[in-house]
Amino acid sequence: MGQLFAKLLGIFGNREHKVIIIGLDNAGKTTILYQFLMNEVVHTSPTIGSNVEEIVLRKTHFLMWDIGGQETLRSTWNTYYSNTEDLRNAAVLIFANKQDIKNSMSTSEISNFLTLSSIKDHPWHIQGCCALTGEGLPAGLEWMISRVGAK
Ligand code: G3D
Repeated sequence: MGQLFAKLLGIFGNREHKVIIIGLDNAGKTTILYQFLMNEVVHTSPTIGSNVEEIVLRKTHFLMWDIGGQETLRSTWNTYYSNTEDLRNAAVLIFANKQDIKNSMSTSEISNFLTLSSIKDHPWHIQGCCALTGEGLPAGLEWMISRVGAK
């Protein structure tokens, strides 16, 4: 019954996808989320929790969990994973933020550094961006939509 309900919701365009935002302190996670929330083409629900926001774009709902990057909190990350998503089917979007800063690493430098090409079991994408201006963020969101559409 639950599955049928989920399918019906899908048909009527109310699909919800869970997003876990992780990254080092100061990387720009809050700024990125804030940009999404301020963007007029993205509908948002009122803040759900201190670190959970829902954004809606073209009938696709993303429930975004900003779980921070502090080292002391890392041991709790797996709690969020089990609460939010089965990671087996997760797609990985890497925002290479602060591209406006002189000498910031390019997306290809970061890809090489993190050996992203070795990720074979999950779709992944690296997107350069500047969260201060919002540049690159719509492209990242489009990739997220393309992934959920592909399932
Ligand atoms: P976090 O949530 O990952 O910890 P924040 O990071 O979103 O709080 O951002 C940390 C600092 O980086 C903030 O500066 C923010 O304005 C800045 N920042 C975020 N994105 C960019 C970017 O693309 N370019 C530049 N130059 N700075 C960025 P403050 O001074 O407010 O602490």
